[in-house]
Amino acid sequence: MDTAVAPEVEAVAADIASMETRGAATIARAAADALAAQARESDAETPSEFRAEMTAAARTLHDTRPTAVSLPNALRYVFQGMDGTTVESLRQSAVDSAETFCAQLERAQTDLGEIGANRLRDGDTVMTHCHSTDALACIEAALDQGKELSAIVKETRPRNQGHITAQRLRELDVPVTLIVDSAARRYLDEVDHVLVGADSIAADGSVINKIGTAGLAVSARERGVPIVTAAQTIKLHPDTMTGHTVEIETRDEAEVIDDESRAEIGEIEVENPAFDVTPPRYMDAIVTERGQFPPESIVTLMRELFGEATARPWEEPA
Ligand code: RI2
Repeated sequence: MDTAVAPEVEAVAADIASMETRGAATIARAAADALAAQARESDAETPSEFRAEMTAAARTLHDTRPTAVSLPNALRYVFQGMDGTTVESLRQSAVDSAETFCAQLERAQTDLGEIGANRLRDGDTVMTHCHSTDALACIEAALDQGKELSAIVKETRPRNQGHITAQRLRELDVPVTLIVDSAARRYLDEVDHVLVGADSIAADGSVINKIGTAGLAVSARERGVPIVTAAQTIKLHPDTMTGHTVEIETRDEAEVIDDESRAEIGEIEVENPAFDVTPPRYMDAIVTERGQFPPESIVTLMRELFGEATARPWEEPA
């Protein structure tokens, strides 16, 4: 049966896939909003028709990008709150659930920022990788506390999301030095902290984040510079509690090299993994809205938040 998916859901999914909408927290919000739009626009006549539409919408959103668990966690949250025996009650509860999710998301980032800011001292220099709104929230909260900070921003090939970080930091009046990724080790001697985000965190405390994070973490450990991941609890990956690994997205080769340059070089393989895995021993702490955790102990928080429940509402009719 072909089930109607609202045009807004299709548009949000396309934007996530193309990275017009990017960043794990932003993707989660967009997915929850899209499910609310699906619920509002549905002209389903029966509860089972409504649920089938919501499942189809969830699948469309889920199949966009595989690594950031905030996306399936957002879908799970909305489905958990969707309850009722009539189309109207299902519709209203889905919309309410999506709104609660988005409000919690915003609060979580603010709370996380305040916790992360406690690690930063007046006059510190912070090195960043990619663009993470969770990591930025820590810097913003520290500035609000009256601390002066400066930043060394890695450009983060291939998509240069470091440029977004640099722009946001300049909007906050933070002095920024932009460097190429391969210059990171040289500049580690000049920084007090490395601060990164996460797309997913595994039960053993491994941090899955933008490609280049793992190498940066190893170098930071070698130079004795603390490295911290700022990640709301929606980045915790429940499937990893039962032994699953996190799928690493491979993106288009054209992000690495344009066709003309490639043709000039001759026959080559090009690979473009978007994320890597930093083992817990190279990460000093994971800062969440629930407090700061040594990576190895994050599983206790995961058990508390998720129990054993790993519903997959994009697979089964709810
Ligand atoms: P926030 C991004 O992935 C980066 O890897 C970033 O560290 C992470 O999401 C978290 O971002 P991408 O979407 O949720 O740029 O902290 O591939 O904003």
